[in-house]
Amino acid sequence: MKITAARVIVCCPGRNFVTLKLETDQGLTGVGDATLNGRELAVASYLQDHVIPCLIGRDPQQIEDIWQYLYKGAYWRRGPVTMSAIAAVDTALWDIKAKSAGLPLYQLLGGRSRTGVMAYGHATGRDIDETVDEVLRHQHAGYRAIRAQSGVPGLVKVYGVSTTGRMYEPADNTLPSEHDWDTALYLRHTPRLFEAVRLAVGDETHLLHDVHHRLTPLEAAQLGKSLEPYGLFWMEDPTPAENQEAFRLIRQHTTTPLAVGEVFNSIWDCKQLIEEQLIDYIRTTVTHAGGITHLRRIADLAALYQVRTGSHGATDLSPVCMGAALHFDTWVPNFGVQEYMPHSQEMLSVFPHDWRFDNGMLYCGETPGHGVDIDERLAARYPYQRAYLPVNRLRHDGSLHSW
Ligand code: KDG
Ligand code: MG
Repeated sequence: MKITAARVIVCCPGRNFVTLKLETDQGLTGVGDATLNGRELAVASYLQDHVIPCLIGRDPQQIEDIWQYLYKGAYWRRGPVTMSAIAAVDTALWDIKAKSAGLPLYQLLGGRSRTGVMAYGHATGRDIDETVDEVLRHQHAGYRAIRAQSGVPGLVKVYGVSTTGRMYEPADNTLPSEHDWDTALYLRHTPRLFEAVRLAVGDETHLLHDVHHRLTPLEAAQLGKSLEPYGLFWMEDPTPAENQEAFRLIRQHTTTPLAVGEVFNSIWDCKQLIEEQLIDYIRTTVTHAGGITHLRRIADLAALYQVRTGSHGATDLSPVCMGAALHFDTWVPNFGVQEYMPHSQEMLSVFPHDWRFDNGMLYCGETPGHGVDIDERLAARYPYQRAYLPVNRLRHDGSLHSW
């Protein structure tokens, strides 16, 4: 078999997506997601200008060799742009291999390990009461795991909270919008939020919270400790995790489980966190961490240390990523949970798919491949629109802070 053509499709059906489609001489096609929120065109160019010329004529069955060729062959290793581009190729190749075998992708990975994939949904509100209502709405919709984020009194705009009444989409402007931040206000507010949420939902529902990289290790330790009475499933991204050692300090002070990894793109970013058992969940995705081939290496390393998966699944990961992720989740032995932030109907219509959500669980389909395609004609009706993620500034003096 040979790769005969490859196309990068950039579209914006409500938000930007970058998709790679591979064609072969046997009529089989494969699709991969390459969306890097706020930096989409960098990956599109990397694929178009540098990767595609090297793919034409190659045997798409040699997934491992092509992965190594693109990774080692670039000389410049890792990084979100490179790894998202490699991921798109890798996902499309697994799609082709599974189609040529006539099997759903999870069968090639080793088969089914579970009947379905536990999803966590996002409950967000402008204040504690609104967030509690949203948590209860998710509970009634069947979610067994719910992430709770709320506005913080005194702060105008914070991560995770919609100010428009529509679904929260972080890349909300043609130039980065500005949020404000005050750690002391946040640290006082968050335990109050979870006290109210836990009281309302009872003991059974898993509760999650995303700190979004905004604390120092000591502040994160304080927050983790103050949330212990509410039995969180995880506290996510408590600090910027470039400094993996920092998690030792957090770990020494709290038993609140820790989840990290949505911004990681390789096994090297989480090696120490996993080997020293400094985290409980690894949140790397198919799209940003080098595809199925590399994500499997991360999950296998994590399994040695009882670290479970909790893949990133915000709307900036396309329905193609979700399809591939669900096949991965259906197989991976050390599965934890899958993030699920539903795409709009407009977004879903561009990506015909066979995965589905039902009563708090996600299910991959049984069609050969990963079960997601792109409707290129429809995609062409939604041209790219520049959109940036926000920045965060300290309320008292405007210093730039992690968003
Ligand atoms: O593009 C950035 C988003 O994917 C990120 O802010 C979402 O933190 C996020 C999450 O946990 O879903
Ligand atoms: Mg997050």
